[in-house]
Amino acid sequence: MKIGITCYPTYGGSGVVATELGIELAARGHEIHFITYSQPFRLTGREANIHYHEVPVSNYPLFEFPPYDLALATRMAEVAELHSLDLLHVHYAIPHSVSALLARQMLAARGLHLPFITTLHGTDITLVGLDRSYLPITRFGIEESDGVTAISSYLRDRTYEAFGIKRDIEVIRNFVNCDFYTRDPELVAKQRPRFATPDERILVHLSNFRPVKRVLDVVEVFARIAPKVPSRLLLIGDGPERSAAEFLARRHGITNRVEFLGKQENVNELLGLADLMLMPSEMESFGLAALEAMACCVPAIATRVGGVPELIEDGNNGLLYEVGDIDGMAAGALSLLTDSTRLEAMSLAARRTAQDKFCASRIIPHYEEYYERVIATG
Ligand code: GMT
Repeated sequence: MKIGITCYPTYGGSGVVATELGIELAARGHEIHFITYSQPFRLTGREANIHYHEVPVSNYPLFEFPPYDLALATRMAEVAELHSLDLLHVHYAIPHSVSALLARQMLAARGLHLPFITTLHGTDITLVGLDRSYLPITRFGIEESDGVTAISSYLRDRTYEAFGIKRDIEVIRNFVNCDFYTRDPELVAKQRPRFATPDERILVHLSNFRPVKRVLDVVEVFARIAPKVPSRLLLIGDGPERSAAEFLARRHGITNRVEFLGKQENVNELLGLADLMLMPSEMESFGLAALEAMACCVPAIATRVGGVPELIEDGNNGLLYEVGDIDGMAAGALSLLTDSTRLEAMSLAARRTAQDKFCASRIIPHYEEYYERVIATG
Protein backbone atom coordinates (compact mmCIF):
# COMPACT_ATOMS: atom_id res chain seq x y z
CA MET A 1 0.00 0.00 0.00
CA LYS A 2 1.00 3.63 -0.43
CA ILE A 3 0.33 5.38 2.84
CA GLY A 4 0.68 9.01 3.89
CA ILE A 5 1.37 9.57 7.60
CA THR A 6 0.95 12.85 9.46
CA CYS A 7 1.89 13.38 13.10
CA TYR A 8 3.58 15.81 15.46
CA PRO A 9 7.14 15.02 14.46
CA THR A 10 8.91 16.28 17.56
CA TYR A 11 9.25 14.51 20.91
CA GLY A 12 6.02 13.01 22.15
CA GLY A 13 4.32 9.64 22.32
CA SER A 14 2.00 10.07 19.34
CA GLY A 15 4.89 11.13 17.09
CA VAL A 16 6.95 8.16 18.27
CA VAL A 17 4.13 5.72 17.54
CA ALA A 18 3.46 7.26 14.10
CA THR A 19 7.13 7.19 13.15
CA GLU A 20 7.73 3.65 14.38
CA LEU A 21 4.58 2.57 12.54
CA GLY A 22 5.92 4.08 9.31
CA ILE A 23 9.28 2.37 9.83
CA GLU A 24 7.64 -1.02 10.49
CA LEU A 25 5.28 -0.69 7.51
CA ALA A 26 8.15 0.32 5.22
CA ALA A 27 10.11 -2.73 6.38
CA ARG A 28 7.11 -4.85 5.37
CA GLY A 29 7.24 -3.42 1.83
CA HIS A 30 4.71 -0.59 1.98
CA GLU A 31 5.53 2.82 0.51
CA ILE A 32 5.39 5.40 3.29
CA HIS A 33 5.13 9.17 2.88
CA PHE A 34 5.53 11.30 6.00
CA ILE A 35 3.84 14.69 5.61
CA THR A 36 4.93 16.84 8.56
CA TYR A 37 6.43 20.25 9.35
CA SER A 38 9.83 18.73 10.16
CA GLN A 39 11.38 15.33 9.75
CA PRO A 40 10.17 12.97 12.50
CA PHE A 41 13.02 12.77 14.98
CA ARG A 42 13.46 9.02 14.82
CA LEU A 43 14.01 9.03 11.04
CA THR A 44 17.42 9.35 9.44
CA GLY A 45 16.01 10.26 6.02
CA ARG A 46 17.78 7.28 4.45
CA GLU A 47 15.31 4.47 5.21
CA ALA A 48 14.15 2.40 2.23
CA ASN A 49 10.48 2.88 1.24
CA ILE A 50 10.18 6.04 3.33
CA HIS A 51 9.74 9.50 1.85
CA TYR A 52 9.54 12.74 3.73
CA HIS A 53 7.52 15.77 2.58
CA GLU A 54 7.93 18.95 4.56
CA VAL A 55 4.92 21.19 5.08
CA PRO A 56 6.05 24.75 4.40
CA VAL A 57 4.08 27.30 6.39
CA SER A 58 4.38 30.80 4.95
CA ASN A 59 3.98 33.72 7.25
CA TYR A 60 2.76 37.22 6.43
CA PRO A 61 2.52 40.24 8.72
CA LEU A 62 -1.27 39.92 8.53
CA PHE A 63 -1.19 36.42 10.05
CA GLU A 64 -0.79 36.63 13.74
CA PHE A 65 -1.22 32.83 13.64
CA PRO A 66 0.12 31.17 10.46
CA PRO A 67 -2.57 28.75 9.16
CA TYR A 68 -0.62 25.50 9.53
CA ASP A 69 -3.71 23.30 9.14
CA LEU A 70 -4.41 24.80 5.69
CA ALA A 71 -0.81 24.43 4.55
CA LEU A 72 -0.94 20.83 5.77
CA ALA A 73 -4.19 20.11 3.89
CA THR A 74 -2.66 21.52 0.70
CA ARG A 75 0.50 19.41 1.06
CA MET A 76 -1.54 16.29 1.87
CA ALA A 77 -3.58 16.71 -1.31
CA GLU A 78 -0.47 17.40 -3.42
CA VAL A 79 1.48 14.41 -2.11
CA ALA A 80 -1.54 12.11 -2.37
CA GLU A 81 -2.08 13.04 -6.01
CA LEU A 82 1.58 13.00 -7.03
CA HIS A 83 2.29 9.63 -5.42
CA SER A 84 -1.17 8.05 -5.87
CA LEU A 85 -1.58 7.40 -2.15
CA ASP A 86 -4.11 4.75 -1.16
CA LEU A 87 -4.69 6.18 2.28
CA LEU A 88 -3.78 8.93 4.70
CA HIS A 89 -3.20 8.01 8.35
CA VAL A 90 -3.16 10.94 10.77
CA HIS A 91 -2.02 10.68 14.37
CA TYR A 92 -3.59 13.02 16.94
CA ALA A 93 -6.95 14.40 15.93
CA ILE A 94 -6.20 18.10 16.29
CA PRO A 95 -5.80 19.57 13.68
CA HIS A 96 -4.69 16.62 11.56
CA SER A 97 -8.08 15.00 10.99
CA VAL A 98 -9.56 18.30 9.82
CA SER A 99 -6.65 18.92 7.43
CA ALA A 100 -7.08 15.38 6.08
CA LEU A 101 -10.79 16.01 5.62
CA LEU A 102 -10.03 19.13 3.59
CA ALA A 103 -7.45 17.25 1.51
CA ARG A 104 -10.01 14.50 0.84
CA GLN A 105 -12.53 17.11 -0.30
CA MET A 106 -10.01 18.94 -2.47
CA LEU A 107 -9.17 15.70 -4.26
CA ALA A 108 -12.81 14.60 -4.51
CA ALA A 109 -13.55 17.85 -6.37
CA ARG A 110 -11.05 16.61 -8.97
CA GLY A 111 -12.50 13.11 -9.12
CA LEU A 112 -9.83 11.52 -6.90
CA HIS A 113 -10.42 9.42 -3.81
CA LEU A 114 -8.34 9.61 -0.63
CA PRO A 115 -9.73 7.89 2.48
CA PHE A 116 -8.18 8.83 5.81
CA ILE A 117 -7.81 7.23 9.21
CA THR A 118 -7.47 9.15 12.47
CA THR A 119 -5.65 7.59 15.42
CA LEU A 120 -6.55 9.08 18.79
CA HIS A 121 -3.67 9.21 21.24
CA GLY A 122 -4.93 10.79 24.42
CA THR A 123 -4.62 14.47 25.10
CA ASP A 124 -6.36 15.15 21.77
CA ILE A 125 -9.43 13.72 23.53
CA THR A 126 -8.86 14.02 27.28
CA LEU A 127 -7.50 17.59 27.39
CA VAL A 128 -7.36 19.57 24.19
CA GLY A 129 -10.39 18.02 22.54
CA LEU A 130 -12.59 18.92 25.49
CA ASP A 131 -11.68 22.59 25.30
CA ARG A 132 -14.91 24.25 24.11
CA SER A 133 -13.08 25.97 21.25
CA TYR A 134 -11.86 22.65 19.84
CA LEU A 135 -14.56 20.17 20.80
CA PRO A 136 -17.04 20.61 17.91
CA ILE A 137 -14.37 20.56 15.22
CA THR A 138 -12.56 17.61 16.80
CA ARG A 139 -15.84 15.67 16.94
CA PHE A 140 -16.48 16.58 13.30
CA GLY A 141 -13.01 15.43 12.23
CA ILE A 142 -13.50 12.11 14.04
CA GLU A 143 -16.99 11.55 12.65
CA GLU A 144 -15.89 12.34 9.11
CA SER A 145 -12.82 10.07 9.19
CA ASP A 146 -13.08 6.92 7.06
CA GLY A 147 -11.59 4.98 9.97
CA VAL A 148 -10.79 5.79 13.59
CA THR A 149 -8.49 3.91 15.94
CA ALA A 150 -7.70 4.45 19.61
CA ILE A 151 -4.59 3.27 21.42
CA SER A 152 -6.49 1.72 24.34
CA SER A 153 -9.99 0.57 25.24
CA TYR A 154 -10.00 3.31 27.85
CA LEU A 155 -9.48 5.98 25.19
CA ARG A 156 -12.12 4.49 22.89
CA ASP A 157 -14.71 4.48 25.70
CA ARG A 158 -13.71 7.96 26.84
CA THR A 159 -14.17 9.24 23.27
CA TYR A 160 -17.63 7.67 23.00
CA GLU A 161 -18.62 9.14 26.33
CA ALA A 162 -17.09 12.63 26.11
CA PHE A 163 -17.85 13.32 22.45
CA GLY A 164 -21.11 11.39 22.14
CA ILE A 165 -19.69 9.71 19.04
CA LYS A 166 -21.67 6.76 17.67
CA ARG A 167 -19.36 5.45 14.96
CA ASP A 168 -17.07 2.42 15.48
CA ILE A 169 -13.64 3.09 16.92
CA GLU A 170 -11.13 0.28 16.50
CA VAL A 171 -8.76 -0.35 19.41
CA ILE A 172 -5.22 -0.95 18.15
CA ARG A 173 -2.88 -0.70 21.10
CA ASN A 174 0.55 0.86 21.02
CA PHE A 175 3.50 -1.34 20.22
CA VAL A 176 7.24 -1.58 20.56
CA ASN A 177 9.92 -3.17 18.43
CA CYS A 178 11.11 -5.89 20.82
CA ASP A 179 14.38 -6.42 18.94
CA PHE A 180 15.30 -2.77 19.24
CA TYR A 181 13.91 -2.24 22.73
CA THR A 182 15.64 -4.94 24.71
CA ARG A 183 18.21 -5.21 27.47
CA ASP A 184 21.57 -5.85 25.85
CA PRO A 185 23.92 -7.12 28.60
CA GLU A 186 27.04 -6.04 26.69
CA LEU A 187 25.75 -2.51 26.28
CA VAL A 188 24.70 -2.39 29.94
CA ALA A 189 28.17 -3.52 31.04
CA LYS A 190 29.72 -0.78 28.91
CA GLN A 191 27.37 2.12 29.70
CA ARG A 192 26.15 1.53 33.26
CA PRO A 193 29.41 2.68 34.93
CA ARG A 194 28.84 6.11 33.36
CA PHE A 195 25.74 6.53 35.56
CA ALA A 196 26.14 4.37 38.68
CA THR A 197 28.55 2.27 40.72
CA PRO A 198 27.92 -1.51 40.81
CA ASP A 199 26.23 -1.34 44.25
CA GLU A 200 23.78 1.39 43.16
CA ARG A 201 20.31 0.91 41.71
CA ILE A 202 19.09 3.02 38.79
CA LEU A 203 15.59 4.49 38.51
CA VAL A 204 14.48 6.12 35.30
CA HIS A 205 11.74 8.52 34.17
CA LEU A 206 10.97 9.39 30.55
CA SER A 207 8.47 12.05 29.51
CA ASN A 208 7.86 15.48 28.03
CA PHE A 209 7.86 17.02 31.54
CA ARG A 210 4.36 18.42 31.14
CA PRO A 211 2.28 18.87 34.31
CA VAL A 212 0.24 15.75 33.44
CA LYS A 213 3.40 13.65 33.96
CA ARG A 214 3.83 14.80 37.60
CA VAL A 215 7.62 14.94 37.37
CA LEU A 216 7.72 16.50 40.86
CA ASP A 217 6.23 13.25 42.20
CA VAL A 218 9.12 11.42 40.53
CA VAL A 219 11.59 13.53 42.51
CA GLU A 220 9.55 13.16 45.73
CA VAL A 221 9.43 9.38 45.36
CA PHE A 222 13.15 9.23 44.69
CA ALA A 223 13.88 11.51 47.65
CA ARG A 224 12.29 8.81 49.87
CA ILE A 225 14.27 6.01 48.20
CA ALA A 226 17.75 7.57 48.02
CA PRO A 227 18.45 7.63 51.81
CA LYS A 228 17.51 3.94 52.13
CA VAL A 229 18.99 2.31 49.01
CA PRO A 230 22.12 3.51 47.19
CA SER A 231 20.59 4.70 43.95
CA ARG A 232 20.51 7.15 41.07
CA LEU A 233 17.66 8.75 39.19
CA LEU A 234 17.93 9.38 35.45
CA LEU A 235 15.40 11.77 33.98
CA ILE A 236 15.06 11.60 30.20
CA GLY A 237 13.21 14.34 28.32
CA ASP A 238 12.55 18.00 28.80
CA GLY A 239 9.63 20.36 29.16
CA PRO A 240 7.88 22.93 31.32
CA GLU A 241 8.33 21.17 34.69
CA ARG A 242 12.04 20.55 34.39
CA SER A 243 13.31 23.54 36.35
CA ALA A 244 10.77 22.97 39.15
CA ALA A 245 12.04 19.37 39.35
CA GLU A 246 15.65 20.58 39.47
CA PHE A 247 14.84 22.96 42.34
CA LEU A 248 12.98 20.23 44.20
CA ALA A 249 15.94 17.87 43.88
CA ARG A 250 18.16 20.61 45.26
CA ARG A 251 15.77 21.24 48.18
CA HIS A 252 15.93 17.54 49.06
CA GLY A 253 19.74 17.60 48.85
CA ILE A 254 19.83 14.86 46.20
CA THR A 255 21.20 16.72 43.17
CA ASN A 256 24.30 14.53 43.16
CA ARG A 257 22.05 11.46 42.74
CA VAL A 258 19.75 12.89 40.07
CA GLU A 259 20.78 13.31 36.46
CA PHE A 260 18.70 15.36 34.02
CA LEU A 261 19.68 13.99 30.63
CA GLY A 262 17.38 16.16 28.51
CA LYS A 263 15.98 14.95 25.21
CA GLN A 264 17.73 11.81 24.05
CA GLU A 265 17.83 10.03 20.71
CA ASN A 266 18.42 6.39 21.62
CA VAL A 267 16.22 5.92 24.64
CA ASN A 268 16.26 2.17 24.06
CA GLU A 269 19.92 2.12 25.15
CA LEU A 270 19.30 4.17 28.28
CA LEU A 271 16.16 2.41 29.49
CA GLY A 272 17.89 -0.96 29.68
CA LEU A 273 20.40 0.43 32.20
CA ALA A 274 17.68 0.94 34.80
CA ASP A 275 16.18 -1.31 37.47
CA LEU A 276 12.84 0.49 37.71
CA MET A 277 10.84 3.12 35.87
CA LEU A 278 8.76 5.79 37.63
CA MET A 279 5.62 6.93 35.77
CA PRO A 280 3.37 8.72 38.31
CA SER A 281 1.24 10.48 35.66
CA GLU A 282 -2.06 12.19 36.34
CA MET A 283 -3.32 10.59 33.12
CA GLU A 284 -1.98 8.22 30.46
CA SER A 285 -4.23 6.91 27.73
CA PHE A 286 -1.68 4.19 27.23
CA GLY A 287 1.77 4.90 28.71
CA LEU A 288 4.17 4.19 25.85
CA ALA A 289 7.20 5.12 27.98
CA ALA A 290 6.34 2.30 30.39
CA LEU A 291 5.96 -0.17 27.50
CA GLU A 292 9.37 0.83 26.10
CA ALA A 293 10.91 0.31 29.54
CA MET A 294 9.14 -3.04 30.01
CA ALA A 295 10.50 -4.29 26.69
CA CYS A 296 13.95 -3.45 28.11
CA CYS A 297 13.16 -5.63 31.19
CA VAL A 298 12.41 -2.59 33.37
CA PRO A 299 9.12 -2.79 35.29
CA ALA A 300 7.29 0.43 36.11
CA ILE A 301 5.94 1.92 39.31
CA ALA A 302 2.97 3.75 37.83
CA THR A 303 -0.44 5.22 38.51
CA ARG A 304 -3.73 3.40 38.00
CA VAL A 305 -5.06 5.81 35.38
CA GLY A 306 -6.49 5.71 31.87
CA GLY A 307 -5.16 2.84 29.78
CA VAL A 308 -2.25 1.99 32.09
CA PRO A 309 -4.00 -1.05 33.64
CA GLU A 310 -4.33 -2.47 30.10
CA LEU A 311 -0.53 -2.63 30.08
CA ILE A 312 0.55 -3.06 33.69
CA GLU A 313 -0.90 -5.83 35.80
CA ASP A 314 -0.37 -4.75 39.40
CA GLY A 315 2.01 -7.06 41.27
CA ASN A 316 2.91 -9.09 38.18
CA ASN A 317 4.78 -6.92 35.67
CA GLY A 318 4.79 -3.65 37.66
CA LEU A 319 3.10 -1.86 40.54
CA LEU A 320 0.11 0.51 40.40
CA TYR A 321 -0.88 3.30 42.82
CA GLU A 322 -3.38 6.11 43.06
CA VAL A 323 -2.29 9.47 41.63
CA GLY A 324 -0.22 11.38 44.20
CA ASP A 325 0.44 8.37 46.45
CA ILE A 326 4.10 9.28 46.80
CA ASP A 327 4.64 7.26 49.99
CA GLY A 328 3.00 4.20 48.44
CA MET A 329 5.12 4.43 45.31
CA ALA A 330 8.30 4.90 47.34
CA ALA A 331 7.44 1.92 49.58
CA GLY A 332 6.65 -0.21 46.50
CA ALA A 333 9.92 0.75 44.82
CA LEU A 334 11.89 0.05 48.01
CA SER A 335 10.26 -3.35 48.42
CA LEU A 336 11.44 -4.31 44.93
CA LEU A 337 14.87 -2.73 45.07
CA THR A 338 15.66 -4.64 48.28
CA ASP A 339 14.35 -7.98 46.99
CA SER A 340 16.41 -9.00 43.97
CA THR A 341 14.46 -12.22 43.39
CA ARG A 342 11.12 -10.37 43.18
CA LEU A 343 12.62 -7.59 41.07
CA GLU A 344 14.09 -10.13 38.66
CA ALA A 345 10.75 -11.97 38.35
CA MET A 346 8.93 -8.70 37.69
CA SER A 347 11.51 -7.61 35.17
CA LEU A 348 11.07 -10.90 33.24
CA ALA A 349 7.28 -10.57 33.42
CA ALA A 350 7.54 -7.02 32.06
CA ARG A 351 9.59 -8.18 29.08
CA ARG A 352 7.20 -11.10 28.51
CA THR A 353 4.19 -8.77 28.44
CA ALA A 354 5.88 -6.54 25.87
CA GLN A 355 6.77 -9.55 23.74
CA ASP A 356 3.52 -11.46 24.01
CA LYS A 357 1.05 -8.61 23.70
CA PHE A 358 2.63 -5.43 22.38
CA CYS A 359 5.40 -6.40 19.97
CA ALA A 360 5.38 -4.60 16.62
CA SER A 361 5.17 -7.99 14.90
CA ARG A 362 1.79 -8.59 16.59
CA ILE A 363 0.28 -5.12 16.29
CA ILE A 364 1.34 -3.99 12.78
CA PRO A 365 -0.77 -6.69 11.03
CA HIS A 366 -3.83 -5.20 12.80
CA TYR A 367 -3.07 -1.84 11.17
CA GLU A 368 -2.55 -3.50 7.77
CA GLU A 369 -5.83 -5.36 8.06
CA TYR A 370 -7.63 -2.18 9.14
CA TYR A 371 -6.11 -0.20 6.25
CA GLU A 372 -7.33 -2.82 3.79
CA ARG A 373 -10.80 -2.73 5.30
CA VAL A 374 -10.98 1.09 5.12
CA ILE A 375 -9.63 1.20 1.56
CA ALA A 376 -12.16 -1.44 0.49
CA THR A 377 -15.13 0.39 2.04
CA GLY A 378 -13.93 4.01 2.15
O1 GMT B 1 1.60 12.31 26.95
C1 GMT B 1 1.72 13.31 26.28
O2 GMT B 1 1.65 14.44 26.74
C2 GMT B 1 2.02 13.18 24.81
C3 GMT B 1 0.94 12.43 24.09
C4 GMT B 1 1.21 12.50 22.62
O3 GMT B 1 0.24 12.45 21.89
O4 GMT B 1 2.32 12.60 22.15
O5 GMT B 1 0.89 11.10 24.60
C5 GMT B 1 -0.28 10.36 24.42
O6 GMT B 1 -0.01 9.42 23.39
C6 GMT B 1 0.95 8.41 23.73
C7 GMT B 1 1.20 7.54 22.50
O7 GMT B 1 0.05 6.92 22.05
C8 GMT B 1 0.43 7.59 24.93
O8 GMT B 1 1.35 6.58 25.27
C9 GMT B 1 0.25 8.54 26.12
O9 GMT B 1 -0.31 7.80 27.21
C10 GMT B 1 -0.70 9.67 25.74
N1 GMT B 1 -0.67 10.67 26.82
C11 GMT B 1 -1.73 10.92 27.60
O10 GMT B 1 -2.79 10.33 27.49
C12 GMT B 1 -1.53 11.96 28.64
